[in-house]
Amino acid sequence: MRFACLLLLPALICLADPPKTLPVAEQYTKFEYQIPMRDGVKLYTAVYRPKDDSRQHPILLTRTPYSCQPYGANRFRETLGPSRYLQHAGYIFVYQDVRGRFRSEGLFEHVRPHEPAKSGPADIDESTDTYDTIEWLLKNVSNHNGRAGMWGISYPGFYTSMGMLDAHPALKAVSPQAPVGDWFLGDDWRHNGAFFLAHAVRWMYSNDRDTQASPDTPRRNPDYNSPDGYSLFLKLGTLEEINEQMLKNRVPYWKELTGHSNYDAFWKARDVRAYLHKIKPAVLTVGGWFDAEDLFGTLETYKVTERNNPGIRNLLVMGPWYHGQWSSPDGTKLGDVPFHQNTAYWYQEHVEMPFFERILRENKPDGLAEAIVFETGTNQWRKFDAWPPANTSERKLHLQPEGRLGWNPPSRGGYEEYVSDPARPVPSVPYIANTMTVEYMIDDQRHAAARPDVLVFQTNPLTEDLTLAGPLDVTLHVSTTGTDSDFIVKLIDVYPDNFPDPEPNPKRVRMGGFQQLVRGEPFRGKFRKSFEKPEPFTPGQMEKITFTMPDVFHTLRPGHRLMVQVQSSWFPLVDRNPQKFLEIHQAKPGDFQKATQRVYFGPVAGSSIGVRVLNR
Ligand code: PG9
Repeated sequence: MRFACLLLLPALICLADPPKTLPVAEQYTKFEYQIPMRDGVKLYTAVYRPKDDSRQHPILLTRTPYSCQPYGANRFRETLGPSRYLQHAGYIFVYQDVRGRFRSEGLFEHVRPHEPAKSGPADIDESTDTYDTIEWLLKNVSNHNGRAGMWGISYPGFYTSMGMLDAHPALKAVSPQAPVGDWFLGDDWRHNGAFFLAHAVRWMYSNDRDTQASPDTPRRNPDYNSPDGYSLFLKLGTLEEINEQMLKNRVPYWKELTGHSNYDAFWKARDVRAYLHKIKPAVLTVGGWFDAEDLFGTLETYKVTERNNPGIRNLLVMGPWYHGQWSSPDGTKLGDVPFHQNTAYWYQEHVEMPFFERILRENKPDGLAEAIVFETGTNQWRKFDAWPPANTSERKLHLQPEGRLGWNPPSRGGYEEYVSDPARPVPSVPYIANTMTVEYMIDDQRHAAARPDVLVFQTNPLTEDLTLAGPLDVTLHVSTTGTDSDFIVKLIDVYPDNFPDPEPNPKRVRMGGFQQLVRGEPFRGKFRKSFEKPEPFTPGQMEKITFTMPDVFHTLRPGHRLMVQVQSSWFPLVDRNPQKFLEIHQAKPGDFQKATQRVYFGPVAGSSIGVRVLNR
């Protein structure tokens, strides 16, 4: 059935399934090309052109390091483009292997830095490769309408961001989806300097081994030999040992990544935000509030594009999604949290399709709101003319004595303390997993609250809706008996004790008292004064740490409580800090030591989270 209507207060929401599409080979003809770039390097490109030549079609390009498989003019992808809506509508879909990957010539470079000032054809980057590709397509592919668009999720989202720089004049609409922004501060590999261990091991093993030199090497996960990542990574111990045992020392990029342990020129050249100037195409940045890989890059791409390019069409869509969930058929839930509607299809039909159709086919304004954002907690799409919305008040949630959390700083100072033991780190998820799971950012935190090395602060049950909209500004005053330490801060929505379980309940989840993670981030303490020049702590001396956690858009309902948890490990999501000031990628087993951490509250040198409350 194509239509289903749900009565959801306050609105009647009608959900439409995407149109039935023909098999790709019936609707499209495939062509393969080696397209020459300005420096002579040729890039493999697959073009799927609609058989319907009664009208002209726009071009929709995606560039990928993950392969344009299947290769061969008679072998077809199962689906085309970002959604069945667009596949059905009919576009000239173009897929390209980026320079140096799979069937394309040249040298691959991870997140190749952009070169704004070019001196000749030898100066290439992802922007010139995109430009040259579009120029060639316009001249060599028949039946296009002269307008091109570009889209991509995650790494292809990065290539989309690069494609919109110094863009070809025919490139009118681009959609970076979960694009990488900065790999040291907030995306994939490091957050505030802390290393995302489980993600790095899985991604690098399956995508980046030296064996990948052969285009046909299948991608596969490491041989974990155990479903239990917590004990597996703990047993291996150091980053050196993990590299030896799991990656077999066969990922050159691992060394580069772990070796650049401070925010140095390597990372700064790869900070995409530095290049987002003079953008001409309309931009639709898309991401998920619970994207474990590139939430930072998504929000920063929108915000920096907005700041640097006044007057262009610059839109943001944020749904309640894991990495890429918006392109999946199931946007109805994440982990144990239901959204009571298919948010992915809604976005595909009501946002993504009109954006490309109107600009590329109809040559009209897209007619969309600037920010289309899903409010979690109440499960509704909202529209604003800016993000964060203008209509908010800045307030601070203060840590208070006896585990309380409130809008006022406590009248007297004090601290809570815990012993952080790298031999018994706090598990990042409440179940057994060996990779970074897609739902970890929304998971129940009761397993952590029960530990003696996790501090818990919470409000009384709320009496009315509280909507948080925008970034979260953390201030901590801490001390440690070590010389380095991580501090992980988590903002949590605590459900009432009598909250009903789902029906049916095959997983047998218990939702009464559920502690839904709304946002959590680690901060590697040695970077508290500078990401470029880390400094040791003086044992026992109080120090200030400030950092910003990515935006949320979440409403806590009456009866719910707000909770903040503070801890010093989050494993195996984040590598263990030895709690000794040193190069962590060179740490030896004997370097890992217990430390006693204090988190201070008080009227002056206290700890708080700055939030933006949406005015009702
Ligand atoms: N987030 C992944 C990634 C992007 C860029 C580099 C490496 C990994 C991805 O899913 O593509």
